[in-house]
Amino acid sequence: MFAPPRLAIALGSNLPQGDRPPAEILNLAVDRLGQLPTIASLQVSAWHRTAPIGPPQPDYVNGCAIATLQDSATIEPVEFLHQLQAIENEFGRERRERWGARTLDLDLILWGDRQIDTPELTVPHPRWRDRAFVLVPLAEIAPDWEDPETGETVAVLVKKCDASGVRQLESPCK
Ligand code: A4P
Ligand code: MG
Repeated sequence: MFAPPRLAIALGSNLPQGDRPPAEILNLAVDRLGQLPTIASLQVSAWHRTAPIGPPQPDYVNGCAIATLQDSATIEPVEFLHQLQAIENEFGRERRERWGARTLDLDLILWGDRQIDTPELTVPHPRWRDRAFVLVPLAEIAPDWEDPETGETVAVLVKKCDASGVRQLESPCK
């Protein structure tokens, strides 16, 4: 029988939205993801405080979620990306400089074992394999997921990355 794909989403925030601190933004973003009609279930990692990659900016709070789609879902990955971007906008996301500070970043990391390379969307995410702020939380919830490009599991990839800038915070609501 056809099994709907699961997909991995990386969440990140390093700017407050008004009085709302980054960890709270991530908790609320998870609630919004859970309300998307295409999503049947969500599994969420702990949140981690992470040193910024890119220009000087505040530390991030990062985590990952795995979504299982509804059996009936026929959504294309690019449509799903647009839904993620709509949630980013709800939380005051502004796009100024590449890799710059943001209230909310939602990246699509993996979509089952699919490989997608279009101008708008690349899956697996082009930089996920080098990024401890993605791999550490993803390894908590999906250690056996194989990278469609190399066949290596998340558990193997996380051992190879430098996780020295990643420190676990409290668990979010699950
Ligand atoms: N895009 C292509 N593929 C994807 C995908 N798989 N998921 C396109 C999401 N978006 C994808 O994204 C720019 C464009 O990428 C989008 O228009 C989309 O069509 P953006 O969110 O507007 O900008 P960005 O996030 O600054 O760009 P980028 O290149 O995705 O940045 P990264 O690589 O995600 O890095 N340090 C720490 N500690 N923690 C972080 O979370 N994040 C970044 C952003 C830098 N440093 C960080 C962190
Ligand atoms: Mg992004």
